[in-house]
Amino acid sequence: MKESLISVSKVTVALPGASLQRACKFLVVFCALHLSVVLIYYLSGANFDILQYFRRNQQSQLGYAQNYTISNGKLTAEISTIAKEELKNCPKTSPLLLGPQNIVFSIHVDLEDIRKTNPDVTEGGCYRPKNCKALQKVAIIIPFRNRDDHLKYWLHYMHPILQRQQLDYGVYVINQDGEKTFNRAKLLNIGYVESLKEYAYDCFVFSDVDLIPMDDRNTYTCFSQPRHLSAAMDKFGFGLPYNQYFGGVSALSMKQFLKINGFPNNYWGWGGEDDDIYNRIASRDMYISRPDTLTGRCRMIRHNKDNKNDPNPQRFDLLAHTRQTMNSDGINSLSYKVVSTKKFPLYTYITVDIGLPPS
Ligand code: UDH
Ligand code: NGS
Repeated sequence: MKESLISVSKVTVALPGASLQRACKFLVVFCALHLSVVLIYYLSGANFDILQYFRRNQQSQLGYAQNYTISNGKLTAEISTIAKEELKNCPKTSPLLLGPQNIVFSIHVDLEDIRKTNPDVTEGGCYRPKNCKALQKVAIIIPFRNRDDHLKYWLHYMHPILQRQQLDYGVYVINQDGEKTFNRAKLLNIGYVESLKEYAYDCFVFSDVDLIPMDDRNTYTCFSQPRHLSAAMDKFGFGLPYNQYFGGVSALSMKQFLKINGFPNNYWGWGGEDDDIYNRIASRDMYISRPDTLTGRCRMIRHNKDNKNDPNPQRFDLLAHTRQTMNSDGINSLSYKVVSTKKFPLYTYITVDIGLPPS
């Protein structure tokens, strides 16, 4: 009994030395491993893709030039160059604008050609000017289902226009999954939420896929009041069907969007959701701003009636109660599931399950 006690005490004394040795061995092995991983990355010139999100947000905050690679080894040197060259703000009116332009939907458009002719647009349909800091960060949100041909025209015309407008922008196509009743406004709410997961956007342009401005001076940015950009549509004889009309293309800053609790989620099928948005805006003492009727001209692609987007018989009832329902139905009550997110060269395509209208 006595002996064993002594041996126990010996072991106790010996322990720190042994563990120190083991710790040192572990440290040496760990360092060797670490060094070899770094060496492999360096020699293969691999990209640290995880840095891309950081890079996009960082650049926008600081307004630095974007011309750098993220190959390991080059990274440090290039970030320090960039930190020195802070970009000046872009001018309020872009010098690159061309004014009125011809928009036709009879030409052939091809995605690969669009990609080649817009080499500065990065994966997911993002762009920011190289030589100046854009005044706003704009998420362009398109409600979508089964309109691939229209989307091609939209990309063909819009990417060059948005670049000439010197915007820091990203294009988000929110595709409704399945073949059940369409819900435009809910898709727009989802676009708001999903785009913000990617980048610190401060302005949101909500655009139907079939509308193209005929004048690039109609800037796709936000204003001090909610903006109606499709102010003179060809299908209405380059006018509006009524003064409160807010359909087609609109732009709201984050502040304006949150002030109205986003858009309604409960307009299933065609019609009324844009009028509800108008009601929300008016009820929060804001008004609609528009470009003049020449600058605000736009063309719509003519098309057949969509499946599962019949006029909603409940829309008039819903519209009569916007003021009562808007606090509980909107961005604060939005629920959906993302089915998939795909980054294409010219746009980000997010397919969502938005559920069904209440039976
Ligand atoms: N949309 C789709 N797929 C659909 C339905 C709508 O992508 O199946 C999107 C698309 O971006 C479209 C927008 O939702 O531009 C608005 O759709 P809309 O049907 O309200 O408006 P649109 O300008 O047609 O396409 C207007 C004429 C419909 C008249 C029918 C009722 N009288
Ligand atoms: C109104 C609809 C709007 C629609 C507008 C233009 O009647 O949602 O017509 O429609 N409001 C209601 O039905 C309550 S359009 O000519 O583009 O088909 O945007």
